[in-house]
Amino acid sequence: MKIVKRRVSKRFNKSFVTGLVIWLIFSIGLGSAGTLTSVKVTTAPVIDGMPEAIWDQATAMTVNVTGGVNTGSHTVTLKSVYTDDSVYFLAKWNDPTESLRRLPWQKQANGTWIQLKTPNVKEGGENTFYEDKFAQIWNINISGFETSGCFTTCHAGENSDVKDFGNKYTSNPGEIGDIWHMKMVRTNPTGYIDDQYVDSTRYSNATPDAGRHSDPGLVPYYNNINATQTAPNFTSADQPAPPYWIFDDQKQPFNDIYMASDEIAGIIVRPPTGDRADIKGKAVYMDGNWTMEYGRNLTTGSQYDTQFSDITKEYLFGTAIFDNAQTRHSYETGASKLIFAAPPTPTPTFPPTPAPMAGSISGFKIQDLNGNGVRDPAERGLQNWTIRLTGIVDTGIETRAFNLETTTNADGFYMFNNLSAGTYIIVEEMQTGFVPVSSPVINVILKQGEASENNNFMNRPVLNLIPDLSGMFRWT
Ligand SMILES: [Ca+2]
Ligand SMILES: [Ca+2]
Ligand SMILES: [Ca+2]
Ligand SMILES: [Ca+2]
Repeated sequence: MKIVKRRVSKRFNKSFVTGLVIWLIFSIGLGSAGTLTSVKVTTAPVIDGMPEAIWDQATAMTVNVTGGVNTGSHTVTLKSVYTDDSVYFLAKWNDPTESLRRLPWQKQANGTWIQLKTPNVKEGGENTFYEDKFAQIWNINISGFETSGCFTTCHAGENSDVKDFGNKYTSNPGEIGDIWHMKMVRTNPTGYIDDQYVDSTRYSNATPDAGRHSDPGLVPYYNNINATQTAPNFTSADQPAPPYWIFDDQKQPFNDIYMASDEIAGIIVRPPTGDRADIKGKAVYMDGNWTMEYGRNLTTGSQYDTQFSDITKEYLFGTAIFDNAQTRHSYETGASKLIFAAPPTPTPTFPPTPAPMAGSISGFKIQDLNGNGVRDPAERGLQNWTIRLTGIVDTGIETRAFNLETTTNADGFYMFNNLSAGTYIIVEEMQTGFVPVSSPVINVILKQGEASENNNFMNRPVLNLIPDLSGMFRWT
């Protein structure tokens, strides 16, 4: 008997070591296990473990996890959507057992109570009377996470005198990762994922959890055990178990009305508060699968949480599945990354461009015979004089400058058509024999569609400037 036992044990150790070596060979340099793309949605999903149509907008990422106890390997599909202020996930994984029978009390034939557990297991080694769990580590600043993922915090085999599988901690002081830990008995009933973190704390008697910590806030569960540790301390209207939890606000003093082999939940649950209450989650078990929805604000402001503060960045994470396992979970190789897809660009809806109403500037070139600046009935226009128009046009879409030129017609009339609103300067080109009576430059601020008329240039023949001296030479 002894020999057989030793052989089995040896074989186990050998296969475990071989597996670890193979795993290490495969994991080094493999890098990212996959990319999960979060897509922008306008309506948040309801976190109830029942996927709604909104998830159809997201593409699933599949990650295979291996190396755990019980089922040992699982296929996890993940989806993600986000809104202006929150990010949500949908996870689904195969698990042939809905494991909820976590360390329950059981009444014995002799009327005493015992808490069901596997005898002589080391710390963290309960893999029979336990619960299903799901965990993700979101990297904050852990060196090596990009290539090794969660495994960089895994220190298997440490403190093997007391620990079933070892410790979890980051390598260097100041390095931290955000842990999201769904516990199907302890946090799922109240609709939360336990919000935790890992840092570089090493194992000691004072710190038996090493680097694993919970975010500050009300602890969402506690053991249902009396002061002498001989029976449950509470029961509830829905006991005996299942369910394998009792809601804190429904608990009643334990009154032993139960029959032999009845079981009572070993855990009292309540909603967490504060930093520990950042992640809502709900998982539903059906047909050999867990389906879980969970979500969180993009930013929490906590040093113990990853902050999705820049949706143009990549966020590294790793996923683990616990099948009725306290510590020995299945894990993914390398690190996955979350990216946020840019929200779809709305089709630009510019206001319809109004058909430009053509403006015009016109006027006359007038022979102002008497130089009074006014067109008198006898005064006529001057033909074939050049008029130039300089403009600066600002339509709101573009600014442009231009020069136009025209000549006056037989009536001395000129006109510039098809003008946009703008600031214009009209200049007449002088000709020999005339002097301007009015300014040879006219400023016009033209409104959209305006016809600016009678921008007249008055010119007096130089000959007319000579005083009529004929009388002076009249010798009479
Ligand atoms: Ca839902
Ligand atoms: Ca299970
Ligand atoms: Ca938190
Ligand atoms: Ca956290």
